[in-house]
Amino acid sequence: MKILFIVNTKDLGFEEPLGALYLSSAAKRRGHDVRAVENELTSVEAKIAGFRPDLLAMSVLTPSFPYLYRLLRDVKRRHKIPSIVGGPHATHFPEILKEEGIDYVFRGEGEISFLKFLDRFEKGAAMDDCENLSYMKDGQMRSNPLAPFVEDLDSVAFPDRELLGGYRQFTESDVRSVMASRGCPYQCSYCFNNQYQGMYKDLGKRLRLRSVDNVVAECKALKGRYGARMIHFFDDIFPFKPAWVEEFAEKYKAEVGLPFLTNTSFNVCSEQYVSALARAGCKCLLIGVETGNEYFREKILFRKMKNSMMVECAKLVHSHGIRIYTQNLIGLPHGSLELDIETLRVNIALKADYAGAYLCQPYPGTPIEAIAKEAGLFDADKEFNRSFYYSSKIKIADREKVERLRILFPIVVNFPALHNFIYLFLRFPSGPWGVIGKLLHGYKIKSAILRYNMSARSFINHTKLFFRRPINRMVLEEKAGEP
Ligand code: B12
Ligand code: SF4
Repeated sequence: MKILFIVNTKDLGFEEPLGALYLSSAAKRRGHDVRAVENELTSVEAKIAGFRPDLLAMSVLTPSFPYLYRLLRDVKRRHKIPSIVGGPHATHFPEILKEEGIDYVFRGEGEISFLKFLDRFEKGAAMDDCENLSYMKDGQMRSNPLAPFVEDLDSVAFPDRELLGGYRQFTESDVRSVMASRGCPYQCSYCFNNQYQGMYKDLGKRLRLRSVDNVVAECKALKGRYGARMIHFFDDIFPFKPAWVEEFAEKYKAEVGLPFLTNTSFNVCSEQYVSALARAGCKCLLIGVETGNEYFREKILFRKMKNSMMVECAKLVHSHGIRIYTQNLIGLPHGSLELDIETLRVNIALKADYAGAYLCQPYPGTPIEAIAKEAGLFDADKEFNRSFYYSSKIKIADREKVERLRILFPIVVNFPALHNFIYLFLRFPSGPWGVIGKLLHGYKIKSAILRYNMSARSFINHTKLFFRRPINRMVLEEKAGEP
């Protein structure tokens, strides 16, 4: 059977959409012909004309759903090809099945149940026992139960890197994306894991690790076959089981030897963990500070950790030569400009090498959305922006200044003396700061985040992707409306 994946390339940089790549591998193993096309109407039309797919497949995140759904609807108005939609948004909102152009919705993890769906679909058989699927039957929406999580992640085929072989955005990057584990032990109030763990309760362990040998084999293939020079591990939190991380340090260093960056939490940054990551070749850790106030961190964000502990961990990470890229949420429900400036100060205290600040997005179904709604701080009329940088459904006190702070944040953390003038800066439009912030970000990407010997081809590709986004997209998008 012929399956066409419509991939949201426009919202991606060089990061590969692993969900689609994993499913493509599974379907190809079963003998299906899988191709991909970017999310743009004329490209989809051209691909359909040449490939004549039997099924359209798409993966959606909440912020890009409004745009992707309209694209799918327009394609389906011209071509009567059945469609299936999966990914985090579909997982939490199977009701999107009621939208024009969506025939099937797939919830949760796909590698096994998607194949079952393809078998049934090909034979025109009933879908009653096809786990994870939501579909219409006799005019009613049915949602079948979820299959348990895949227990043995080593049994899953490596992502299909050939699927996006025609897209230079990915092929001309020498940084490749890998997941060494699935799941997270925490339940932050703004994160999809909070809902996800609830859905999968009693359906398997929420945190699963691949074996070190399996991860190393994938990275070796990326280095050998695809010329990878750096690996970006996209795990929610890079594995922190001591025996695993020690084995990884030894084998990855010896058999792969590529620098890498990854996500982690201050909560797991022991001396042993950080030292093993450094030995393995870790160059940068992306870590959530989220807010500088311990009370807000615990009560609003459901994250329990002390500022003093974060500062000590940051010292430890730096002492091993690893850079720190912090993630921060400003404009929280019940928050204030002063709270966000407190967050700025904590980032200065822990000497973040780059500090990204984003407006908090209360995604539907998350506890933080409920918190905002209960307090009357939810603005239902605002649409979710396609990223969390530029707009928010939270009614933020001092909104204009908080939005300016988002732009100033990384600059002030990098040049802490500016902190003394922060209230003065916030009184004036942030336009010029946007240009400085963009340049600083570009510089930091190269000097702190992607610290490896970048090929010229990749440098050009990264630069193009970086400048694809206008300097102050917030202003431009609000004027023009979402594409
Ligand atoms: C890598 C990553 C990115 C990358 C690439 C994203 C991408 N589109 O692939 C980048 C950095 C670009 C990114 C950006 C953003 N991201 Co992001 N990102 C992730 C991360 C860490 C890993 C994604 C991944 O590769 N997972 C591994 C694969 C195997 O899982 P999967 O994609 O879910 O796919 C499986 C199933 O969902 C299912 N499936 C998926 N698609 C389909 C399709 C069909 C047809 C079927 C049958 C099944 C199916 O089967 C797959 C295999 O089991 C996740 C967290 C996470 N743990 O998943 C967040 C996450 C997906 N991101 C999230 C968000 C919010 C964002 C941003 C808004 C943040 C920002 N910076 O502005 C942007 C939005 C970009 C956009 N509009 O698309 C949220 C989404 C929440 C939601 N409700 O949608 C997540 C879940 C993180 C979170 N903490 O809540 N992100
Ligand atoms: S630690 Fe990160 S991935 Fe885990 S629940 Fe919190 S925000 Fe989500």
